[in-house]
Amino acid sequence: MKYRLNKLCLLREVVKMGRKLKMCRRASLQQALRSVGSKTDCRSVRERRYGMRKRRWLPALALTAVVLVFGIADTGHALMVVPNTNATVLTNTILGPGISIVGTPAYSGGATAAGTFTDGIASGIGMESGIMLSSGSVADAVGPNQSDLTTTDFGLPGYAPLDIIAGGLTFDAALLGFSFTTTGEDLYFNYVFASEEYQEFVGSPFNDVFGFYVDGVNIGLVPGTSDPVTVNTINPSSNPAYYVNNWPPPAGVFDVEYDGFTTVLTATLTGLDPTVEHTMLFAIADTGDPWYDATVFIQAETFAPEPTPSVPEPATLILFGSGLIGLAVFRRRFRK
Ligand SMILES: [Ca+2]
Ligand SMILES: [Ca+2]
Ligand SMILES: [Ca+2]
Repeated sequence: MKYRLNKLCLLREVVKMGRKLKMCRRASLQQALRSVGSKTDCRSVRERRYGMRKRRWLPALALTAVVLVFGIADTGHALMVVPNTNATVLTNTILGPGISIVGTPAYSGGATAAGTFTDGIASGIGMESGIMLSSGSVADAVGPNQSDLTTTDFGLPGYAPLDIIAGGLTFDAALLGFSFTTTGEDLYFNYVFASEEYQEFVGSPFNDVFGFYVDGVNIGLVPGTSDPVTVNTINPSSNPAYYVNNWPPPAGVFDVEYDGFTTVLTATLTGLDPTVEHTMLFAIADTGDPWYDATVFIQAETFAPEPTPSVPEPATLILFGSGLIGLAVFRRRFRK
């Protein structure tokens, strides 16, 4: 009995020591990051701690692929961002026909972590206007991509359901929620997820994440799967068809600050009961630490019972236009 008690005590001490060790590691990392105060040093501390290595060949490969597929993007227009944490304004911006808000929408998050945007097509994100929710300051989204370390640390907590999706502790959560009724049985809206974690921290614990919870169920999924959209599920090696590279700075192809983002995705839910009230919660956060911003763009007026076709990328339009001009020249020469 005494032997068993001693064994239990010993086990408890080992567990305690393990927890202390983890806390010390985390505290020393945070202390180191705070003390250096430099974003470049933040990265080097991360790399020393987690054994990360910059994979310089990846951006070159991905950049080549993007140029080959999309041609040269129009980078002459800047994204326009207006920070705004008014939940009613944000909600009304994304509402399409057939949806009615019940009660008053609510926002929780950083004071500069939400807002509206315009000129999204010209800057390359594939949607003209809408709202943004971020784990950093939305104003920092304006391109060109000048740094791969853009960060705002709000010192805010994460959101427990996002911890489950991301597989780690989240920080600086921004949440927008409301109740609604609908005239249809389906629900759609268009969005783009972007992060500064691309591409150096793909596959790491810094798995920035968002969730779109309808009646508590996340519908922010990789198309055709049940996988949530995160840095680790859409990137150059995982579901690359949905990934758009904008890294490394300052040679990013698109006129936004984020090092990488998704193509325009459509959140989809079928089988909603139109006779009852539903809840919607948009949530986004940093994972692993509060650094290197993540943002979700939600297209204006697309939250509706019917899907809204996404507008083609500007580069695609350029290629399409070039093709038409080429065809016209060919026909003219052929006629001669
Ligand atoms: Ca950047
Ligand atoms: Ca943050
Ligand atoms: Ca992050």
